[in-house]
Amino acid sequence: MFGELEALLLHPEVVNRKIVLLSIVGAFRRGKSFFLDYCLRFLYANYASIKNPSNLINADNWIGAAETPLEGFTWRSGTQRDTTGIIFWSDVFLTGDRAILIVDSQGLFDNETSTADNSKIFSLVTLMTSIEILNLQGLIQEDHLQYLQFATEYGKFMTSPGQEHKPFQNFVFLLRDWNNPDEYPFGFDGGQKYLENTLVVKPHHPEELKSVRTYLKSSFEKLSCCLLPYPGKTVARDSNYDGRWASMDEEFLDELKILISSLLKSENLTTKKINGIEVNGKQANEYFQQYITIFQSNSSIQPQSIYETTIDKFLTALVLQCFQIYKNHVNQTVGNINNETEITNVLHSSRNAALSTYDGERKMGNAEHIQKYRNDLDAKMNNDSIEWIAIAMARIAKIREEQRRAAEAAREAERLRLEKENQERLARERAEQAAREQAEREAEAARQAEILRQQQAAIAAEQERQRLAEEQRQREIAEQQRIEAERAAEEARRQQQQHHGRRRKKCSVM
Ligand SMILES: Nc1nc2c(ncn2[C@@H]2O[C@H](COP(=O)(O)OP(=O)(O)OP(=O)(O)O)[C@@H](O)[C@H]2O)c(=O)[nH]1
Ligand SMILES: [Mg+2]
Repeated sequence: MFGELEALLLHPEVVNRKIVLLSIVGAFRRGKSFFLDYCLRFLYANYASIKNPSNLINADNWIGAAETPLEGFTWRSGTQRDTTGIIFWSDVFLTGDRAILIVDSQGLFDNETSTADNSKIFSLVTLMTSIEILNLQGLIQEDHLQYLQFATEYGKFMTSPGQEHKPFQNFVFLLRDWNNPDEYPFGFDGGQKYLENTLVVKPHHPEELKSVRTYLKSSFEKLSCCLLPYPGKTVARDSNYDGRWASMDEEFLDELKILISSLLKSENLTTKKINGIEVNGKQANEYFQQYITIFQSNSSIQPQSIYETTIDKFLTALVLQCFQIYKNHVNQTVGNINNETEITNVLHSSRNAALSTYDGERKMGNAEHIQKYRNDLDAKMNNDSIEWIAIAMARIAKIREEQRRAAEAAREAERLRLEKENQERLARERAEQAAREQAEREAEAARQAEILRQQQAAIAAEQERQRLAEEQRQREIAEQQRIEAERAAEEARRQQQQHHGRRRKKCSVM
């Protein structure tokens, strides 16, 4: 049962929804499973479920076709008991923020099961249920009420001073084969009147039944009773009957439809509450598992031990919730811690936030319980704070180390900057120097070139002058030669002329 129940309650569609748990208990072989199967028809027609997320069945005709055989929880005719133990329907119905689980249970008051086991089944179902149907045939008998003793005993703890909440929610006496409709008519109205008369405390009642009657109202938020007619011979006796409603007596069918529609309509689906607080799938799973473990391991269950377990679960959950407030607070602020004073302040305010939530929440148990779990919360926070202080101190040390490193890095960066600046300055100066030297070299080269040019020009001028002088000298030489040639020619001419003269004279002398 553990695994199946856990899988249902922790299903993603269920885990955060509030739980409605409808169960049926009561005498064996009295149509419990049969009744639940008609409930399933209504539920599938009216609500989505985890296995059937979009229900397409016509809700107005939830009862289905007249000839359709009945399916769901196994049921059968005869005297041999059918359902054993506690069985959860393998699907969960969903409506708004609620999830509906259906529980069938083994028939009580049979010859095979001991009173202790009957009582265990009844008690466990009662603890887990928010709508519990006690299925009985005919009248409510005194021995039926004894099964409610656990619930009422448990209720006594819950109604002790300081506990204002009823431990259980809806309890429905469902009386089958009612054959006094003239006195008490079928349905809830007749049932309510019958119940009120039955629960009156009378002097002849044994003490425990007086106690049951006295505490029943303070144990359940709502007590009701519904009277159903005899379903007809086929339903009651035919060993081949397949559950179709075509074979039911009309009166029974009408009352069945009214009962189921009323029981399961959305506004009547009471959620499971523990200490007056609605529980979701996750929380229900924790409580239920605890209960199941106790019921499996103990032969006789004392309401006190269940009560204490519930207190423990409840206050432990509250302590965890408050501790989480403290944890969130310190974790959120750890990033802002810069010094030791802030550590003290954060721890103080976080601790106060958690404790004031604990003090302000509705709680279960007496003052002693409440103080004990408060001390636990305090101790838990103190333990955690040791670790947290170490984290915060490490953070401060880290901040300081980072600051030191940052300063060092800044110094180093400044040194590097200056060094770079210096190097740049030197490079600049060297470049300027080189440029200057280059310019000087270029100027010198230009000057040398100019000198060279001037020298070359002077040489050229000199050469030109010499050439001209040479030319002049040549010309003068040539002139001289010409003059001398002319003179020689003149001389020659003159000598010639002289020669000629002397010859003519000789001739004439002759
Ligand atoms: N007399 C009578 N019989 C009914 C009624 N409803 C169903 N039955 C018949 O009762 C027989 C037993 O039905 P189940 O649903 O198996 O009964 P149960 O209470 O679940 O039985 P266990 O699981 O063995 O405890 C079947 O033959 C049903 O047809 C009813 O209102 N009155
Ligand atoms: Mg059954």
